[in-house]
Amino acid sequence: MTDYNTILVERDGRTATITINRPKALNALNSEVMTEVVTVAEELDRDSGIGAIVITGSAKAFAAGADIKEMSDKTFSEVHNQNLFAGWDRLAKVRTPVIAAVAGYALGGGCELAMLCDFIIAADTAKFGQPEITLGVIPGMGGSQRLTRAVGKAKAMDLVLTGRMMDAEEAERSGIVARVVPAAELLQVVKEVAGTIAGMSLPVAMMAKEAVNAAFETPLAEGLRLERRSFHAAFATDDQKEGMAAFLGKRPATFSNS
Ligand code: CO8
Repeated sequence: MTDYNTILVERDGRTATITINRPKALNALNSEVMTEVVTVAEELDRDSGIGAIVITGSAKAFAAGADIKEMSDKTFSEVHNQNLFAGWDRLAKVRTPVIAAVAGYALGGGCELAMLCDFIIAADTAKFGQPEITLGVIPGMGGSQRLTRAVGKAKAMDLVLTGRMMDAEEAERSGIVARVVPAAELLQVVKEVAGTIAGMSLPVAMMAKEAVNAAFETPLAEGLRLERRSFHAAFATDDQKEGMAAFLGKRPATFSNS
């Protein structure tokens, strides 16, 4: 794969890992990180040889937020007219499952990037927060919306209005983190989880992801209809035939992603 300035990309079988790599800035998310992460994620999404994508950072920081140096002198018309950070929305449109593996700081845009992934597995060293208010701004990439849907109004207000950090245990208890694991095991666990997902039928995993995401965007009746229609549609795949035949034949399924 191509060389990048701010990320590392590694493929292992049907999984791919994007590692944000700006250690001197604690992986602060500047425009180049956004362009590289989103471009690679979209490339991987078009590649049917990839069934799961992991986004991670370093042991010290998943990402300590949007790059404050890059933003500090910008004017309203610059950030408004450039639609600053809107490019991250493209990551939310990726259909392949995306897991965030978070160790260390996931602050501001870093917390928002992690929440934009399908789910978060955190090291016990992880710290989440939306400290934008301490800089005189508010969250700009979902911190007031995805966080509130995940943790509820009371804790979202607490975090967004005080800018305090929460540790991995509080984040899991609050519902933004799926699992917490010892820091030394984070990448191994996440790669195993990604491998499990990548071993499923890709079109069916995409249907499952779309159905869960619909719960955030549609009224219940509409979400239930989408779920049922996607369930019916799964019967048009070879993988439904294989999955059920394998169960009945008491053997592991081998999906063809078709
Ligand atoms: N932007 C730019 N540089 C950063 C950032 C950042 N967000 N965070 C850390 N750095 C840099 C520091 O400036 C420092 O650089 P230098 O060595 O050149 O002075 C280096 O990283 C190391 O940082 P520290 O010395 O501060 O390290 P500490 O271990 O003492 O502290 C902290 C770690 C607590 C994480 C601290 O660095 C910190 O508070 N960082 C800022 C956190 C923050 O406020 N983040 C929110 C940013 S605003 C935002 O994210 C808006 C989101 C809008 C949408 C974005 C979508 C992507």
